[in-house]
Amino acid sequence: MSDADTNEATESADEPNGDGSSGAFGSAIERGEDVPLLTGDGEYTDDISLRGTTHLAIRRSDHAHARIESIDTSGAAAMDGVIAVYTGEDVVESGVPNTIPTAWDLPGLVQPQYRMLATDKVRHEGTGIAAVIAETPHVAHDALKQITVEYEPLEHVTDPVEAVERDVPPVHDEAADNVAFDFELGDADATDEAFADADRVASVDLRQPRIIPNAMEPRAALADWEDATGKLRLWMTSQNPHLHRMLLSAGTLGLPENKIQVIAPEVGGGFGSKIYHYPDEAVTAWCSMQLGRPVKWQATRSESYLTDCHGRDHVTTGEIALDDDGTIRGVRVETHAGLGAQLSQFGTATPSYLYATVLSGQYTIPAIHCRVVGAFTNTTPVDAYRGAGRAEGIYVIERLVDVGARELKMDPAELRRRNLVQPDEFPYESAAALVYDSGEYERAMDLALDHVDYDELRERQRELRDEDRYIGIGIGNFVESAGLSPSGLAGDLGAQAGGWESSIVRFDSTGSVTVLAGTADQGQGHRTTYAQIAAEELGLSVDDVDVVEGDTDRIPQGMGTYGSRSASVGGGSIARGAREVREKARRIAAHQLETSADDLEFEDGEFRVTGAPDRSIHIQTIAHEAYLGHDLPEGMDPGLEETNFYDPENFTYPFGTHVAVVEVDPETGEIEIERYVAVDDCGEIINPMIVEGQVHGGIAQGIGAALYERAAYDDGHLQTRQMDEYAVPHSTQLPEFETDNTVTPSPHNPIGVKGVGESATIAATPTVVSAVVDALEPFGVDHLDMPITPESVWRATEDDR
Ligand code: MCN
Repeated sequence: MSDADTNEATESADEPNGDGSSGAFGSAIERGEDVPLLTGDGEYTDDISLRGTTHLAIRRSDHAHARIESIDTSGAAAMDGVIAVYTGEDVVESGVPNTIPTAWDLPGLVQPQYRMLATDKVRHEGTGIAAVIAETPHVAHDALKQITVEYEPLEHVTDPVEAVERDVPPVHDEAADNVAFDFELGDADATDEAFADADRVASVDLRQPRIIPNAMEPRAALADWEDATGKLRLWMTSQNPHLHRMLLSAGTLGLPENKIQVIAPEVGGGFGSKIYHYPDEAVTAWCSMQLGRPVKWQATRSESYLTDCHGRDHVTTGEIALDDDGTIRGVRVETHAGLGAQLSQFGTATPSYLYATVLSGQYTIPAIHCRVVGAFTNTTPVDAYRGAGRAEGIYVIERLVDVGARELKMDPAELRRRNLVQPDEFPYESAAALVYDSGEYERAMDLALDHVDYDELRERQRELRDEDRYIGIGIGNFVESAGLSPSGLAGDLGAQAGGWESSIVRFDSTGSVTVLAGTADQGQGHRTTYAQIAAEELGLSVDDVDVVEGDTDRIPQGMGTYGSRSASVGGGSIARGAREVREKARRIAAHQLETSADDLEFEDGEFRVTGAPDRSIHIQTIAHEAYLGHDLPEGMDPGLEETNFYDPENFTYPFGTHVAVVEVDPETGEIEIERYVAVDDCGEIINPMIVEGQVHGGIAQGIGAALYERAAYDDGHLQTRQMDEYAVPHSTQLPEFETDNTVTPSPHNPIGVKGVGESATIAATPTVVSAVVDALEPFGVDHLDMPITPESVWRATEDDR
């Protein structure tokens, strides 16, 4: 059920846009992109066939940590249908730069070598060692078995605490103690003082396990190297084709950027995992360059589980200092973050800046200190997964508020309420170095609590406990930093890419509009929402607007889709571009109507002379005139299009409150989610239906983390390597979601939007854990680590049942 578009708070929203007002912005317009996707007409990377395409399969290490002593590829090379077999030494000999670079530096960061194919050592199960190219995928995969590798096995470590504390052979010689970075944020002395002065301290030790992103479409690439022109075309499952073009050019293949075309066709989900520049797609491109033939690589599901960057992997001790009246005085956090065996592009930023900076949550906390030790382990690299860093940080602060409430014997809603940042405190600078843009946290929290009749529910909880029934009410307040920008700030923090976005808004001569955007959709619905933004600004219908993403030859520049940035940064760029187009059209209209531009009103695409409405001209007619160029204002160039680069002045800060009601059976450990209410504030809403969809998907993933998902390693081997071993929640395990919104526009972009793509994932995990722990209060359970399974509930209640 949703009442997103009937909510009073939504009605009070400011008008977002320019004066074109077609009503497109804010409407629950159906997603235009869905018909081809649902009828099978969508074209994904693996659907694309070029004449003479060959097929790549990658031989991977089945050791977690070992020295490679020899690789014998002769058996594979001799097989019928095998075209070539390459090892890491062949890549080295080819003279390409052969580096998979990081994209975020930190002080003191150890950056070990990361090559396309390993040559000396394998550092995690799944490391690529050799590439087989064959006429069919089956032959390529069969040939992998004919490659003989001799290893000298080394002791391995998969746990981030053990990695730095136990005496184990280092994953990389450059980091003898396996520490990649030791990061601190906040004022340690002020925090110590706050703790010394506070009435009480509560603490929690927690683990946030590794999660596998599980996009529906596994990663894939098709590379086509053209010897005659020295050009590489690479179709791939990318969330950010321009970033892939840049990293392939500079770090990996050494080709000029203008000789690489990266195309992301339809992409079947990413959740972060398709941001990264992995060795595999680079190997695909390199193989095509060796052979002068198209080469295709399609990951199997298990390969995907083994090699897509995992998420989370934190081991944390958190402490909260409180006064007896509920005032939070300080928060202190120490975390070991597993980075895996290699540094992925944002693997350093995610557990440091994206994590520590949200530890203030929605609360005024005067002193915060956080230390994060980033540890190399013999596991798949870890990087941003939906919620990246912010999910981990909000989980910690929300767990701390809950244990703090227990310590004070105070209602957890009340403790939250007493510490919320108030509307008149914005922009609010937190002790964790962020400046929140705008918010009405209490309004969203009240709305969420009203949805469940909180006071009555607490009463019901007390009554049911007398009948040995245990319901729990979990509250998750969140605020996140979305849309990493401005570029200067990102650069100061170590980013090696910009935070801007770019777009082109182009009228065609017959009046249709094409928007070329530098972001890249994997299911978020950009083709619909971007069309809504442009249509609104230009006074057109969404059907007049076509949106193109994901092709570096068509769209000159872009930064891609991650960090819930597309609506605010990409959409902001489109709005700005469309406004410039509209202003040029206004000058042409003024010229042709022989009036001044200031005397023109603009409505539904029509420029009308103020006071003389019969003297008008439509923007689509002006487009035609602009391309005819016969009668333009003196000195104006023909054409009607604008390229816009937009670098917002700050992040946006979506927020909200989620509430879960669960019933837990201590006898069986079963957890049933009775109700799930999500109140989100993502600023102005471009498309309420799409926002609701994002919230639904996000909740499902957040619940998955809380109750089901964990990438399990045993003896260095990933145990959960296919869908029937890795527990993603089924629809039958999820309740009906009740969604609602408040609208607090962001002042940081021209359309007042905030991101929404990650919000619900960030909120749902602490909410559900909070609910289960709340249900088990009579059993003295203060915390349970994720995923909370029937077994963990059963064990936790064992002594008191
Ligand atoms: N939107 C809106 N009004 C707002 C904010 C957003 O209508 N106020 C719309 C946007 O226009 C867009 C969608 O909601 O169509 C999500 O917008 P945004 O929050 O800007 O996020 P991005 O488009 O940048 O997507 C990234 C985000 C992230 S980081 C992950 S991870 C994620 C997610 O989106 N992965 C997804 N949602 C996903 N949804 C699908 N189907 N598949 C994924 O892999």
